[in-house]
Amino acid sequence: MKIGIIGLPKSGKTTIFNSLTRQNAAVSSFATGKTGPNIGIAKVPDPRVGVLSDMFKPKKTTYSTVEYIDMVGFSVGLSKDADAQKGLAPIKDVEAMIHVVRCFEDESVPHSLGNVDPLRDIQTLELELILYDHSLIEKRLEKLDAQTKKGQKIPEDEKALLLRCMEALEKETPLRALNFSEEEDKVMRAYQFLSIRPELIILNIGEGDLVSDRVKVWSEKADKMSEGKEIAIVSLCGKIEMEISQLDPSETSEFLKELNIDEPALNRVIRASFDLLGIIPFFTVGEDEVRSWIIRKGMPAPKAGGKIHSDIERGFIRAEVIAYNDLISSGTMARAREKGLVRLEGKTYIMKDGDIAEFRFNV
Ligand SMILES: Nc1nc2c(ncn2[C@@H]2O[C@H](COP(=O)(O)OP(=O)(O)O)[C@@H](O)[C@H]2O)c(=O)[nH]1
Ligand SMILES: [Mg+2]
Repeated sequence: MKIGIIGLPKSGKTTIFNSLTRQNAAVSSFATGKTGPNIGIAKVPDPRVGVLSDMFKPKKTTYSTVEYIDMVGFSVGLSKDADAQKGLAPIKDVEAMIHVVRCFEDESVPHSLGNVDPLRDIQTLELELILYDHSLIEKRLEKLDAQTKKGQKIPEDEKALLLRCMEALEKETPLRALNFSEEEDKVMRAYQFLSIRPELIILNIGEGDLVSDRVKVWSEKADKMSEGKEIAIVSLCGKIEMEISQLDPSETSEFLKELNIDEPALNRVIRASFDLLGIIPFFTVGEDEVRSWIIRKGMPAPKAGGKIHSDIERGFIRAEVIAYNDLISSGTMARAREKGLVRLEGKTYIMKDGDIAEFRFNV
């Protein structure tokens, strides 16, 4: 799964990218003119994987991963700036976006719009996404009209769909707030719309501001603004998170305790983005490997097996499934079997969060 990180310049995108991926890409207080994105992979933190690994003592433990792309080029005027649009190419495969919003004050980091005003910044960037999509549709409709004038046949369904999108965008409604049929979805995918992707807004709070009233107000107002738009909101301090992520894992818990934090906020980011996208993990276990996989909610067992290997989906016979909590409460797989907690499930079984599955297949 790929998640793109967007936001106005100097909002803390690269800082948060570094925390998510434990990388060390350059963060800077001045415009860098960098044109390529940073790309990094992060393990999906899930304490259950560690517990299963302790239980099965496998040769290998593998976490599912998310790829983060620190996008460049988001600034006011994007829809008219051909140069900035070049930075958008990696957005193609991005399933969701993290929109970083600056809430921190720092005189040494000039704000591109003059002062810190998170609500204005959210509206500004959201509007840029909408304008960009609007310009894409405008161009396409012009082409279709030209074809009509020449007496050529055009895809009328597509035109109607684009007109519907246009109408929404003109009311400043992002495309992600619309409902599309499966057929329409396919058409929409061919375009690289920005406002169609589900979005997680991160309020990037200053280190001295974590529990302040103004942050509470911003957060509530941002919530209100985002109602019905498939947007979730999380707040964290990018600077502290980057420090945490660069600690040696043995020092992390000590540092978190000192700061009175339960867990790195980035775990919340992952959970919030999974909720937003309807993604759940399931596990496979054994002596060789304990591993977590991520799938869309509502996925039937054969398709989930297909994530592991296409043969499993093709030759699916059945899955042996036990809920994580049932295994833990039983202590061992053998004991769980005796208690009848390991179920045999067929083709129509819908996988659940935390299922531990073994697939039987024949090709
Ligand atoms: N004080 C403070 N500075 C931050 C925070 N997050 C980012 N910065 C600083 O803001 C500047 C821009 O950050 P960067 O991540 O490069 O922003 P980007 O342009 O959106 O990628 C850097 O100097 C960061 O150190 C924060 O939470 N607090
Ligand atoms: Mg950056």
